[in-house]
Amino acid sequence: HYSFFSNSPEWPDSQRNLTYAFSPENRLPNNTKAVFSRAFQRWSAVTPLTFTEIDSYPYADIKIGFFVGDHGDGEAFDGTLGTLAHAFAPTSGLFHLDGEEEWVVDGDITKSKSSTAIDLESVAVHEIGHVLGLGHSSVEDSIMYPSIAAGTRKTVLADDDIQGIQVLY
Ligand code: TQI
Ligand code: ZN
Ligand code: ZN
Repeated sequence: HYSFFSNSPEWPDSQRNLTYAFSPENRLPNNTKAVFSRAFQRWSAVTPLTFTEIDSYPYADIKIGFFVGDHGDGEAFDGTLGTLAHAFAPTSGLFHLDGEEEWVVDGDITKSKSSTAIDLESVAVHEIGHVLGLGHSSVEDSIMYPSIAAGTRKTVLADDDIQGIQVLY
C-alpha cells in the first residue's frame, strides 16, 4: 500500500504547473534529458500536474542534478550502488542522482552484462514520486516499492501508485 511523507506535504493548488531544470554543472545530452521527460509524463498522465523544462535552474520548482559524494545537503552519495538517488518532500523540489552510478540511459538494461548497471528511467519515475509527496509502498510491483531487482526496468505506474498520487492531486 502507498504512503506519504509525515504530514502529507503536497504541491499547493497554486503550483500545479511545475517547472524543472537540470544543474548547469552537468551539461546533459538530449537523450538523458528525454529520459526525465518520459518519467514526468508517467505522473502527468494520471494527475492534473504538468511539468515543463526551463533553462533557469534557480527559478525551477524541481531541480535535477547528478552529484558525487558530499554535495552540500547533508546526504552524501556513496559511489557505485548503495544510494542511487534521493529527492526531498514537497515543496523542496530537490532531485539528486549519484554521478558515480553506471546509469543506463537508452540501452536495454535487461541485456546489460554489468552487475552494477542501473536503469535511469526507473529511478527517475521513483524519485519523481517522492518529489510529488509519495513515500514508499509495500506493493512489490509498484514504482514506490523501496527496492528493484538488479538488471530490471520498472517504469509503468502500478494501480497502487496511481491511487496514492490521486489522493494528493
Ligand atoms: N534512495 C532512497 C529512495 O529514494 C532514499 C531513501 C531512503 C528515501 N529512504 C527514503 C527517500 C524514504 C524518501 C523516503 O528510496 S535509493 C530505489 C529502488 C533508491 C532506491 O538510492 O535507495 C529507487 C532510489 F526502489 F529501486 F530501490 C531509487 Cl527506484
Ligand atoms: Zn542531494
Ligand atoms: Zn524511494
